[in-house]
Amino acid sequence: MPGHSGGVHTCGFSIILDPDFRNAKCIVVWGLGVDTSFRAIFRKPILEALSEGAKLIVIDPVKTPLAERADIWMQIRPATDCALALGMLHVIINEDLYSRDFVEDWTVGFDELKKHVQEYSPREVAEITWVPEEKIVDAARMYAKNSPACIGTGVGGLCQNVNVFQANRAIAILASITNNLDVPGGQVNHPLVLREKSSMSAQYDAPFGDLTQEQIQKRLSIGNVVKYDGFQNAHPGSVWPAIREGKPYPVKAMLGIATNSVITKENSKHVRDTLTKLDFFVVSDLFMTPTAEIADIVLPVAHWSERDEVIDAYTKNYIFCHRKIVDPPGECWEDKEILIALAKKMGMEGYFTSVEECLNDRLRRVKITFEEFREKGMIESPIAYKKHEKFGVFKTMTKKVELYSEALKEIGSDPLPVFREPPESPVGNPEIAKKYPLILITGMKTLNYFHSSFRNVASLRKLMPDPLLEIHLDTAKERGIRDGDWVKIETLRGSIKHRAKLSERVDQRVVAAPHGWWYGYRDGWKEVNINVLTEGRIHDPDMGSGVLKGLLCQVSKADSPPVEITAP
Ligand SMILES: Nc1nc2c(c(=O)[nH]1)N[C@H]1C(S)=C(S)[C@@H](COP(=O)(O)OP(=O)(O)OC[C@H]3O[C@@H](n4cnc5c(=O)[nH]c(N)nc54)[C@H](O)[C@@H]3O)O[C@H]1N2
Ligand SMILES: Nc1nc2c(c(=O)[nH]1)N[C@H]1C(S)=C(S)[C@@H](COP(=O)(O)OP(=O)(O)OC[C@H]3O[C@@H](n4cnc5c(=O)[nH]c(N)nc54)[C@H](O)[C@@H]3O)O[C@H]1N2
Ligand SMILES: [Mo]
Repeated sequence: MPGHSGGVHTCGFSIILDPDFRNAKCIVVWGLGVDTSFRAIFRKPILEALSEGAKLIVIDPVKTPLAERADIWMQIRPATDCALALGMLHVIINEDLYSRDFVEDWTVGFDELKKHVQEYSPREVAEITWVPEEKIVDAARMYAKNSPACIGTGVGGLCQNVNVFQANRAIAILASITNNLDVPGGQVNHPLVLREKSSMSAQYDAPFGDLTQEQIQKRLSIGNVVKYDGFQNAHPGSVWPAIREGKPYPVKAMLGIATNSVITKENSKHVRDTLTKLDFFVVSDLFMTPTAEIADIVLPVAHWSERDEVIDAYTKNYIFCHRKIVDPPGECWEDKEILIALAKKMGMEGYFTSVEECLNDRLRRVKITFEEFREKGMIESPIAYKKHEKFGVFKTMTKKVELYSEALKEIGSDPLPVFREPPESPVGNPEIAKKYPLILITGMKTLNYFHSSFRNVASLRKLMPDPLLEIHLDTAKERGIRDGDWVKIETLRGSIKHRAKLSERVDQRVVAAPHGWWYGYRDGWKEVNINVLTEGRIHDPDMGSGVLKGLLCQVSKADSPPVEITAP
């Protein structure tokens, strides 16, 4: 959401939905897992563009396989991405590398921006980000001089900390002033095929369409922009106080669908304790997870191979028909069916009466039924570029790209992107850093696991049997840690155990952990689960994002390994 909103509040569309890597002359991969997380959709177009000579810039604290191939790899200090983007803007503006025509015709606030970025000289930004000054300058020049250029951003440094909305704004501004908006090889603004019925519809939908403003303002959420835009999302950080203290009003019951919150939300001990305080907690899942375990009722759910679906997430200009292959076993129902039955039982009116009706509704815009879609398999819509020229507007308040945003200022946010130190950092918290000198990033992905899922699948588990903390050779040596040793990772919130994976892919001051571990260990949810260590009370002031990347920690040799169990 910070990625989508950063674009929407700059140029009126989400610049992350359709990065056209294939036709780019310069590709920037910014905190995005092309080798792992987004391999299926982004790796091929990127490799093809590279084989035709496109330049590659990778911004990642870890030397990923793609970073190995980069013309410029910037090993950034975690959670300082906003400063880096502002430093690149400094170079591009001061060296006159931006598109004058585009800035004159299509933007507001350039003078303010120009003045603002003077505070972020490459030298100062190098100090903040640990990226050498020359690299910042070279990368800015490379990006601005090789048009069209395309930036791909992920959740890496750009969604899971407290400066992320502004970081994404700064990146959207980079793309704007270099004239890379809605051009082939740039950030394409392709309307989602299903528009407001799309699963990625944040930029179009009015989720509370028929509610009054007063009612909308009552929903639990965190962040100026979230409150203003009216997203559906209620952040955990706003729901937990409602459950625990009844603030601003009590939440007594919860329905958890496809969520393993005890493992995947920040500060697991707090999350688990909070969920047990609910009067009534229902979870629908395929497996008995640490979250399902504390529910009053567990609804066994149908697997995706056992249901029909319209697939449209991250699918650019097409949608796919996902066909059910087998019937669900025993008492398993699919989620849609459960929701429809619940609504009916609760006496709600005006909702779907069948799964088919629901699927047909999603397809209304493309004017076919799910039965017809089943035959067709896929629907593609044509791509059009530079729609701002055709329609004469960007979809913002001023109808221009808002480099300086009066609208944001009005809701109490920074009108120009400002860098803020993460809440835990060696710079901002030197006292804490004495005890916890290393910076922890979490959520490193492998192809075989999806978040907290699949550790119970033997063939997948074989590929990565234990949670591995990537730690620099020298950092490990100082601590008497050898490759494969069990280590204790500790933050202000608690400690857990992982195995050390010695590496030179990370800086001596940074360690990188996966997330989602619990299965197969006694009390796995607190012994090996990384979210025992993460921070759940501090949020991005605009988006409410929590802190999953860039925390302070200490690593030492563990006294004993976690106790393995043969799970039921
Ligand atoms: N196999 C697999 N694929 C998945 C998932 C999965 O669990 N398993 N999950 C899916 C989901 S829901 C999501 S949201 C996506 C997430 O996928 P991405 O958006 O790609 O995010 P991550 O994989 O968390 O991190 C991407 C890169 O960011 C780097 N990074 C970490 N901290 C920082 C930082 O502070 N700054 C910068 N610039 N980079 C940083 C990491 O080293 C990593 O290489 O993946 C999706 N794909
Ligand atoms: N520390 C740290 N924490 C993170 C992250 C990180 O990078 N670092 N990444 C975050 C991100 S980006 C995300 S998206 C979240 C993901 O966190 P969660 O949303 O909790 O995701 P999962 O662990 O993939 O899945 C939860 C459950 O859904 C079940 N499930 C699978 N299919 C279905 C279905 O069709 N119906 C139902 N009802 N259940 C089903 C699975 O069995 C699993 O137990 O984790 C976040 N947590
Ligand atoms: Mo995610």
